[in-house]
Amino acid sequence: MKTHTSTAGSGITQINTEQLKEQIIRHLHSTLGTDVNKASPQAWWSATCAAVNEQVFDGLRNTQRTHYEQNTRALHYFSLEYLMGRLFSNNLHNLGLYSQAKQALSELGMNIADLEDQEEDMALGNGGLGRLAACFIDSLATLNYPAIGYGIHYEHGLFRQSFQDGRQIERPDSWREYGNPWEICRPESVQEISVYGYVETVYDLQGKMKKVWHPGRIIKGVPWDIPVVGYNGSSVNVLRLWESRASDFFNWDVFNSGGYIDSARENIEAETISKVLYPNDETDAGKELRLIQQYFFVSCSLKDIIRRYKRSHGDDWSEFAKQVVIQLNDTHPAVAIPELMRILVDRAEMQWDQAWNLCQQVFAYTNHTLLPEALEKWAVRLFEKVLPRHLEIIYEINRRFLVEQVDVLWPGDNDKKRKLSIIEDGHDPMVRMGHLSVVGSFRVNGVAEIHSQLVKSDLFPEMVALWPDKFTNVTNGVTPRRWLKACNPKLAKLLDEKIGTAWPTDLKQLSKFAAFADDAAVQDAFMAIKQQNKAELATVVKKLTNIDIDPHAIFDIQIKRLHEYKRQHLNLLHILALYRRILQEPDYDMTPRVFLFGAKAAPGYKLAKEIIYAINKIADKINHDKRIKNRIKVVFMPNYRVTLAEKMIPAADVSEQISTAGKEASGTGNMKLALNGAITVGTLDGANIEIAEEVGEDNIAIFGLTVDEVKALHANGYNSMDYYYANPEIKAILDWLETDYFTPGKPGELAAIKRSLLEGGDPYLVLADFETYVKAQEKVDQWYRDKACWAKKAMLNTALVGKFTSDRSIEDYVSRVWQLEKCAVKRS
Ligand code: HBZ
Repeated sequence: MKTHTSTAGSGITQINTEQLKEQIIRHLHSTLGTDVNKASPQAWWSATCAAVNEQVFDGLRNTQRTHYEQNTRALHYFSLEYLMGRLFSNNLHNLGLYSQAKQALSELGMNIADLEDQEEDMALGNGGLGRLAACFIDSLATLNYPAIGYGIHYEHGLFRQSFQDGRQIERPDSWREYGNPWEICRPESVQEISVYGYVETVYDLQGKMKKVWHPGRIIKGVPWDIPVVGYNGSSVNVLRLWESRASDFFNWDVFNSGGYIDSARENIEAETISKVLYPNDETDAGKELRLIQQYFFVSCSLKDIIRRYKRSHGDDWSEFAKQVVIQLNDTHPAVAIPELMRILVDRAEMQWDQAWNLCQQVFAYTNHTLLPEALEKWAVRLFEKVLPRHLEIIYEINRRFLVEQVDVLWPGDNDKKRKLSIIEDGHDPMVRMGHLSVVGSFRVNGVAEIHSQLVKSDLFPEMVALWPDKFTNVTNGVTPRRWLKACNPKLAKLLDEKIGTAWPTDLKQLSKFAAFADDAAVQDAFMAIKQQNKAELATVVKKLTNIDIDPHAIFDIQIKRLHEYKRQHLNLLHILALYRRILQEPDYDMTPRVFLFGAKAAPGYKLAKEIIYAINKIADKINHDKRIKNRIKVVFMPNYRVTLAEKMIPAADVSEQISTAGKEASGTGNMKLALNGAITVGTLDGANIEIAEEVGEDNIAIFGLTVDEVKALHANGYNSMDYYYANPEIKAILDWLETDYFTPGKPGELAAIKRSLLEGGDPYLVLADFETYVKAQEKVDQWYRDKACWAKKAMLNTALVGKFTSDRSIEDYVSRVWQLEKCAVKRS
C-alpha cells in the first residue's frame, strides 16, 4: 500500500493517505450517520468534503489569526458575481492532497471522479467577469495577499440550459438544494441595511444643517463564508457572500400589531433580494431589484469592513485608507462610493472634503466593457425611490466635480459639463455609474492593453485630460491550477517531467517547454495526450447529446456567452460554406472537423436564441447527411458551465476567438485554450493581440479587420448588401437560411440571422470578415495535415502563454493599484 504525504505549505496540517481514510470513515459515521457498506456516492462525497474541511478550517484559523495579529492592509474585492464551479478537486489540489485522496478513496473502493460528479457547480456568475473574480481570489490566496471577496449568496445561480426542438429552455439552478459543505454561516456578523423612505433636513442647536434618512425598510444580511485555499495551502482567505433576510426588528413590529400574514410577506420580499442572479451579460437590466441587490451587498460589506477597522482603531479614521483598498468589479458595486460618503458624513459626522478624500483613496474601478448597452445607468427617479439620501450625495459629488474640476480646466464649457456630468440630462435623467466610478476612484483599469487604450480614447477621454495618471491597464489572467493542473492532469504530468514542478506558481517556467517543440518523442507524447483528452470528451458528447464524434477529427471549439459581438454566427456561416462546398463537390478535400459550441443566451436576447436554434437545426441536418462522410460534425453542448469547460478545453485543437475588433474587452477563454495547446483562430481584439505577441504569428491564425479598420468602415458607411452581392458564397448561404432545408415544412425559421445581417445592417461586421475568416480556417486545415508542424505549434502555445496566469494579473494590480504587502501565514 502506497502512503503519500501532503506537500502542503506552512498554513496547513500535513496529512497522509491513512489519516485521510480514517477521517473519511469517521465522517461517514459521525457526520453522515451511515457506514462504508451502505453509503451512497453522495454520502462518500460529503464525508470526503468534511475530511478535507478539517485541513481547510485549520488553514483558515491560522490565516485569520495571522492577519489580525499583523494588522495588515487588505484588499476588498467587490463583485456581484463569482463563477466558482466545483470546489472539491480544486481544494484537494491546492491543499496538495489530491493524490492522497484519490488513493485513500480507491483503497476504500471508491473512484474519485465519481465523487467529483456529485457536486453541483457554484454558478454565481454569468461569464468572464464572474470567472475572473474566481481566478483572482485563487491567486490572491496563493500569493499570500490578505484579501476578502464580497458578493451575494444567491439561492439560484445562472439558469440551467436545455434544448427542446433546438430551442433554449431555462430552468432554475438550485445548487444548494442538498447543502453546500464549503460554506460556513456566520450569524455573529449579521448586518442590517436600509432602503426606501425619505430624507429630512434638520438643524441642530448650533443651527447646523443635517440630513436624516428615514428608511422605509430594513433588511438583514447574513454572511456565508467560503474558504479560499491558496495553492500549497499557505493562506486560506475568505469569500463572504451575503444572504438577505427580513430584519427581526422590522418583523417584530408587524407581528405585534397582529400582522402575521403581512410579516410573512415582508419575509418573502426581503428574501427575494438574494434569490436569483440576473442572467444578463453585456446588457443593463435597469430593474429596481437589481439596484437593491447592488446596494444590499455593498452596504453589508462596507459595514463589515468598518466594524473590523473599528475593532483596532475606534473612531480614529486616520488609518482607514492605509488599511483598506476596495476594488470595484465593473460598475455593479459603484453605489459603494455614495454609501461610504453617507457613512462618513451622516454617521461619523466627518467634513465632506475629508470624507471625499478618503473615498478617493480607497476605491479603484475595473472596466470590463465598452459596449454602450452594457454601461450601467439608473433612472434618477428609481434611485430617488430606493436610495433617496444616496441620490442627494451623488448630486453633491457631481456639483463639486463640475465646479471644482471641470469648470477649472474648461471654464464656461457647457458641452464638456454635459459630457462629464454624473447625471445624464434628458426627459428621464439618469445616473451614469461609469462616470461615478471614475470620479470616485484613485485608479481605473481596463482588462487588456487594447481595451485600456480604448477606455481612455473612446469612453473617458475628458476624464483622462483631468486625471492622466488615474488610468492604467491590467491584462486579465487565469489560474493555471484549475485551468491546467487540475483539468488536464496528463499534460500537467508531462510538463512536470520535462520542465519540473514549479510552473503552477511560476507560469513563465512553461517557456522551457519550447525547447522540446521540435523533439519528435515529446511531440508524440503531447499529441497522444491531446488524443486521449479528445476521446474522453467524445464520451461526454455521446452521453450528453447522443452524437458520435471522431477523436481524430479537428476539435474546433467556441465556448463563451452567446452574443452577436462574439459572432457565433460567423462560425456558423463558415460551417455552412463547408457543407455547401461538399454538396457541390463531393470529393471536397478537407480535414474532418468537429465544431463544438457551448453558450447560454440571456433569456430575453431574442436574436441570440435564434442563433442557438439555427446552430442546433443545422447541426441536426449535417450530422445526419450521409453525403458528408463525417467530414463535418456540429455539436451544441447543453448547459455550458465551468465543469463542462474543464472537459472541453483540454480536448481543443482550435480555439475560436472571433469577436469584432474593439468589442471583446479581453477574453479569458482564449487564454485557457491556448494554455492547453489549442491554436487560436482569432481577430486582433482584446487579449488575442497579446496572445499573438507571445506565441508568435506562426502559431496563431489571425484574420479580420483591425480596430482602426472597423472604425474607418463604419465612418465611411458600411453596407453589408455589398458583400452579399459581391460574394456568391455569402449570398447562397444566407438565401439557404430562408428556405425550409434545415427546418422541413417551416421555411423562414432561420431567417432572423439573414435579416440581422442585411436589413439589420450587420452591426458586428460578420460579412466584412467572412472571407478572411474562411481563409484563416483553410490555413489551419493545411497546418493540421502535417502532424509534426501541428504538434510544434500546439506545444508552443502551451509553452509561450505563461504571461496569462492570474498570478501575474494580481501582481500587476498590487504594483499599479493596491500597494499590498504579502503576509506569510504561520501554523498555530
Ligand atoms: O469580462 C467580460 C468581458 O466581456 C470579457 O472580454 C472579459 O474578458 C471578462 C473579464 O474581464 N464581461 C463580462 O463577463 N460581463 C458580464 O458577465 C456582465 C454581467 C452582468 C452585467 C454586465 C456584464 O450586468
